[in-house]
Amino acid sequence: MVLIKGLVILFLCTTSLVHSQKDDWWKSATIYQIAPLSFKDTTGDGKGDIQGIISKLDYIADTGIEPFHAKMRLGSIDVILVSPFFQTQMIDFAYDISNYIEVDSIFGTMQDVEELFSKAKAKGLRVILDFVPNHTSNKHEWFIKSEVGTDGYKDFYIWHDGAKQINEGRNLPPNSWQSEYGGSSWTWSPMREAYYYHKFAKEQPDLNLGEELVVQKLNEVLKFWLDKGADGFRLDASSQLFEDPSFLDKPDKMNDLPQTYELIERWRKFLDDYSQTESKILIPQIWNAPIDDLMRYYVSEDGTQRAQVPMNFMLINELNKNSTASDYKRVIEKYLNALPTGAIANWFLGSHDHNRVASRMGRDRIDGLMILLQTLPGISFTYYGDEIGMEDNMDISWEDTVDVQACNADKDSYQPLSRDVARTPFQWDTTENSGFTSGKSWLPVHSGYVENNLESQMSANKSHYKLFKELTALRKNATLALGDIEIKVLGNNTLAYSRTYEKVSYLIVINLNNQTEVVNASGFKAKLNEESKIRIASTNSKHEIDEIVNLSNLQLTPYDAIIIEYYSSATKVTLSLLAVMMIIIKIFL
Ligand SMILES: *[C@@H]1O[C@H](CO)[C@@H](O)[C@H](O)[C@H]1NC(C)=O
Ligand SMILES: *[C@@H]1O[C@H](CO)[C@@H](O)[C@H](O)[C@H]1NC(C)=O
Ligand SMILES: *[C@@H]1O[C@H](CO)[C@@H](O)[C@H](O)[C@H]1NC(C)=O
Ligand SMILES: *[C@@H]1O[C@H](CO)[C@@H](O)[C@H](O)[C@H]1NC(C)=O
Ligand SMILES: *[C@@H]1O[C@H](CO)[C@@H](O)[C@H](O)[C@H]1NC(C)=O
Ligand SMILES: *[C@@H]1O[C@H](CO)[C@@H](O)[C@H](O)[C@H]1NC(C)=O
Ligand SMILES: *[C@@H]1O[C@H](CO)[C@@H](O)[C@H](O)[C@H]1NC(C)=O
Ligand SMILES: CC(=O)N[C@H]1CO[C@H](CO)[C@@H](O)[C@@H]1O
Repeated sequence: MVLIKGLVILFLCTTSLVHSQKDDWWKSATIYQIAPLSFKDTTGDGKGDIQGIISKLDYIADTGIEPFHAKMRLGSIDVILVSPFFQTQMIDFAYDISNYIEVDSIFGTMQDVEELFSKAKAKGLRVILDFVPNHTSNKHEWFIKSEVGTDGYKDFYIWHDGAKQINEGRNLPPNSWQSEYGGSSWTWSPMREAYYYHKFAKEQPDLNLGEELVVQKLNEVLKFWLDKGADGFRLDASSQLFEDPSFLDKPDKMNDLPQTYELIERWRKFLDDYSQTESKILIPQIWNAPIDDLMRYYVSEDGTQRAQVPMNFMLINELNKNSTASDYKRVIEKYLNALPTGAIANWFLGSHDHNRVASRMGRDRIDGLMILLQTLPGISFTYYGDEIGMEDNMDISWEDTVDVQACNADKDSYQPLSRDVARTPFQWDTTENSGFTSGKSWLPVHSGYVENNLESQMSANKSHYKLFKELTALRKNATLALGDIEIKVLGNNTLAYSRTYEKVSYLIVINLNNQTEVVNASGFKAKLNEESKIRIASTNSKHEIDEIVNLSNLQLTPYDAIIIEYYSSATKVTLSLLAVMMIIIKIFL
């Protein structure tokens, strides 16, 4: 009786401990980025919409497909990150916003968005929104008022008289700063008779975030969407929120200025104050910062919390088709070793600003890379379509090109600049336009959709998609959520790492080579020598699920990727349970 009471108390203590940490929902989340314009069109106008996302929520949350192995569990995405659907002039993939708290009619109505929130929640999905404080559209009310010099709005944007000309005529731009999309980053406003600054397109004037009223207005925007049910925000272009105040031609530092960190601290506090019980998370996009600057986005030197999830693009920025297993090990360790204490890692292989991972790294590697993404410690971000291995659409003509960055170039040079290639519609099935729209698609669907689409992958015995679902299930296991990691390079080009937590260890082995390798994977600290079974295998693997492997003689066909599982046998579990009971009995005697 005493023993049972003791056990009950122990159990209650553990569960209440777990419950007092309400913050944990995001710490090992599988986050899925949806670009609404390309996900699913329900109106026939050729552009995706909010109702389209709603119509596919079962797909995102569902576990109701047949696994290719009877014992396999299939998991779900935890969080959707929805790219902008706010009122826009659609100059830049809806990143030019003319009203932060209105839904653009292209995407639907506010009611649709409310329905999205409530239906997603009902299915256990969290929703993160894209927040774009780097600039507004030039059609935003604030800019219109700023341009005519309305009281209170004059300094909402970055205005400059320009450099005085000796001769008559209009002043020259203040300096030689270039926009990311080509051309000067200063545009003359005849109305205000001054230049305004734009890091991106001229239709995207940068907000002056040094102006207190601007920050307050943006906080109202955050509050508006928090009230609607947002679980957090991706902060667009965070490394470029401030401009060098000296306006020198070649400033020492343009990105990651100290004011940026201060503003992020402020927004973090705003979100923390909003809800005492639930974490609202901040995901600043950091383009390509040096590792130390990237880590400063987590916490200040004096311990002030900044963002929970500063985006880590290192797998994209520092690896390519030619990278070796040693390169992977170096990049992953560089990041993990730099993490501040208690900080949670995060990983990306794709986004709306990058080429598709299957195209960048080679389609044969897609399974291995998905396994990598979903088994590294922390949070994983999957860009829509990568779960089925969608590839860049290189057949978009100059006439069909809409990406502003490509349009600012010319017919001969637009192709490498175009981000349209990775923004094409989701490939749902084999019907016309891949089941995306009944109308004319806003961007051409990838011609390979007949072979590569979700429907085919759902009915195939093995597919990228089924692998993805198995991985999202396995991620729920404490070992992948909390386990430590040991990384090795094996053979000529095989990346291997163990993840260990309490009694369960996984060994992830990825052959990056196009040649067969035979490796010795028995040297890990994790005890993996007995009862090591294949738990997950890439679609092309010759290994079978549940197959017992000899770790010191592991055969890997080209691009083979596997997850091997080791856990203490039942007798050992019983023995350790007995040991716990003995201790408890001792305590109570
Ligand atoms: C990979 O290596 C080849 C041959 O050295 C080179 O031509 C190619 O540009 C490299 N690719 C990348 C992405 O670095
Ligand atoms: C799929 O698996 C089933 C059951 O194991 C098998 O009968 C069938 O031949 C497989 N189909 C293909 C295309 O491999
Ligand atoms: C983790 O995996 C082990 C081994 O398969 C299993 O015993 C355990 O129940 C899993 N835990 C969760 C939370 O899925
Ligand atoms: C393997 O890749 C290398 C480097 O890209 C290439 O030279 C070689 O032909 C490939 N071998 C096979 C068997 O595909
Ligand atoms: C590594 O490559 C060399 C040369 O291609 C080959 O002889 C050797 O068998 C390979 N080693 C393994 C472990 O596959
Ligand atoms: C495999 O590696 C382990 C640990 O490094 C070593 O003890 C063992 O001898 C190796 N086995 C073979 C067959 O090379
Ligand atoms: C595993 O492979 C090693 C190296 O080839 C071999 O010496 C050992 O006998 C094998 N173990 C088993 C259980 O087959
Ligand atoms: C770094 C970066 O380019 N961030 C974003 C800021 O705004 C542009 C243009 O609107 C977006 O496309 C970028 O993703």
